Amino acid sequence: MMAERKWSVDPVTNELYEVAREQGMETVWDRYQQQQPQCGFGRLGICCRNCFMGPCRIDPFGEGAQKGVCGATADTIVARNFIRMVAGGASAHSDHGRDVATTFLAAAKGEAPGYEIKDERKLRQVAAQVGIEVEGRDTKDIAIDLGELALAQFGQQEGEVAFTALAPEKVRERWRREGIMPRGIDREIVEIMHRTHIGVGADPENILRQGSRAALADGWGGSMIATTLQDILFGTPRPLPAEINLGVLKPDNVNIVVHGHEPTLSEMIVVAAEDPELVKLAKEQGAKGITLAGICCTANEVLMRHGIPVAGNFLQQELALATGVVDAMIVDVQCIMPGLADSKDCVHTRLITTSPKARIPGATHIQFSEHHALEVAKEIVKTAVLNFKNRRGAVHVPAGKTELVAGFSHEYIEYMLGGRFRGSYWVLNDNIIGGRIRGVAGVVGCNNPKVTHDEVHTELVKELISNDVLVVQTGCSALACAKAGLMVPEAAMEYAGDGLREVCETTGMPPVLHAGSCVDNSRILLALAKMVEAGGLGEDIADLPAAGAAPEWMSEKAIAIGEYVVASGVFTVFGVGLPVTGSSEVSELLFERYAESRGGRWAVAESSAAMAAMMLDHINERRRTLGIDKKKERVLFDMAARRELR
Ligand code: SF4
Ligand code: MSK
Repeated sequence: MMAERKWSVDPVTNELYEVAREQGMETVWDRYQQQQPQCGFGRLGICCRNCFMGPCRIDPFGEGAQKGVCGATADTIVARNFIRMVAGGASAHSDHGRDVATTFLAAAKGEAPGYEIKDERKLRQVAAQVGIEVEGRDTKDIAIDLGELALAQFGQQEGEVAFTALAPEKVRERWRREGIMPRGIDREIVEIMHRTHIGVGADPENILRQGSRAALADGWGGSMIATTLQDILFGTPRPLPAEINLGVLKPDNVNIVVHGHEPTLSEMIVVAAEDPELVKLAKEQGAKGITLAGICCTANEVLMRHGIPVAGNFLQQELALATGVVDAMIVDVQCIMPGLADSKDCVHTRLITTSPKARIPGATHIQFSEHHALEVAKEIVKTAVLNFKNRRGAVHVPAGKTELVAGFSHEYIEYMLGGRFRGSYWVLNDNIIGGRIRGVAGVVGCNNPKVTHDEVHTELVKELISNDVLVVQTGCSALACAKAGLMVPEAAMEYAGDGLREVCETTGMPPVLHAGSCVDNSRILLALAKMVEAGGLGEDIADLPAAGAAPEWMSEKAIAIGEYVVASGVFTVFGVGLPVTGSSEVSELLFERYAESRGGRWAVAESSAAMAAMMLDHINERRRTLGIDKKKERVLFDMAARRELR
């Protein structure tokens, strides 16, 4: 057993961890301790079980076996394992995208009651960008065409994934030159599984090439389809105030927590939770009303579009149950710990699975269907309401909660900086060129019990904004920083450097922007593409003074995201370690040679300080290359001067 340590930087989490212990509820941290010491071969990426001549492992000290039974070296094994993680992550995001596209098409055809096109402007704009005729056509016809085109991307065999057209031309040229332009989403993921089967690819460089191609099919394909169609169907986010942390739960109300990823269900739960009949039923059960809150990326989705409060991020999911007031936790796919089934037995919570892809022993299954979504959502909410009277034992709702502003879609960032009529990323670029903003950083990803919960996220982001780096966040990383109070405009006064603070004061924006869920990393890609388009900062995403980080990552999706961000041209640092260091060749490729072939490269750092230093070094180096490393006096440009600059 490990020595006791502080599990979280968040006092609310530490408080509820103790409550869970008293209840006899096992949590992720308890199981993490039981797993010590963890497998050193796995950490280095040098174990293989791709066939049953193995499992094989390579001796990292060079004394024992240096090849698997088939002759695969550490370099081959590490490269294969790495891109299999990409396949896992890309398939999760992209299958989410497929489900959204299916619902979108059904809605467009009028076969999914309750769903409707909410953002017609975005529908027309995106349809035109991917080559669909929009002039003089009905919304319904355009939506059907866009839904069919989106679905076709999954099975497409040749050509280029349509949404890659939104990337800067120079980036697309690089993808073609390097043989990593994605042809179709499913094809690239399947090809990873083929290439890494026993006795297929052995050359690490060629293996990694397919990893990049599948990751790009995710970022500029599956994830982008998910985000884009969700926005059109449910509305493109705009900033909304909300609250976060377990203190958002209300002891006197029926509390329903939505957890997972796909908003097709949670959007309907939002509607059902406000249904007057169900609210009345809740009151008849003795509750004062119904509170809806989110965990993980479902939280990000309903937060961004409705201001629904957030109960917590990934490592807090079991602790939400420990409060004793969650009457139902509704889950769909991804990041849902099977351990919840045991946690719920310590309290009264109903754990309700809804996806045919994700059933959990011990949970109640109420299957979701887009064809009668609201009906199912009402049944689920009713189940929660009727469970209110089954509460037992003590209630422990902590006082802790924090205010935040969320909903910074790439469209809103453009509007916020430039206004309705001259909305443009030029204003952001101008602030970067002028030196008030040093650069931009995307800080994203999960929690991992290997490190103190939320600490690396929050410390890294504080360091970046104090150095005038504008931070854009998604996923559980965004939720970590929101809990720390970094996502309100006032945070600029306390934490931002002088230049960034000045910009935040002028625009009223927080120094750290919440851009959504994990699939919404595609928003960050589009924001980077817009910065290139706006001019003055080079012609390639790789030229921008920008960097990425996933400080507490744990999922295969994080690896897929890292790979597509790097292959789009962004220098990206991962915390916690990366299971590739057992191969010197793969390490050299990812950490160094990728800069040539992909535009971006990977890096690993243990501490937030080391991560920040690497990101700032990279941003400063890009500023030097662009010739904007000297702080300039503010110059007011007239139209002619702006045109000339571009
Ligand atoms: Fe061992 Fe090769 Fe089989 Fe992997 S593929 S388990 S290295 S024999
Ligand atoms: S939910 S993938 S723990 S960010 Fe998207 Fe959070 Fe990571 Fe899941």
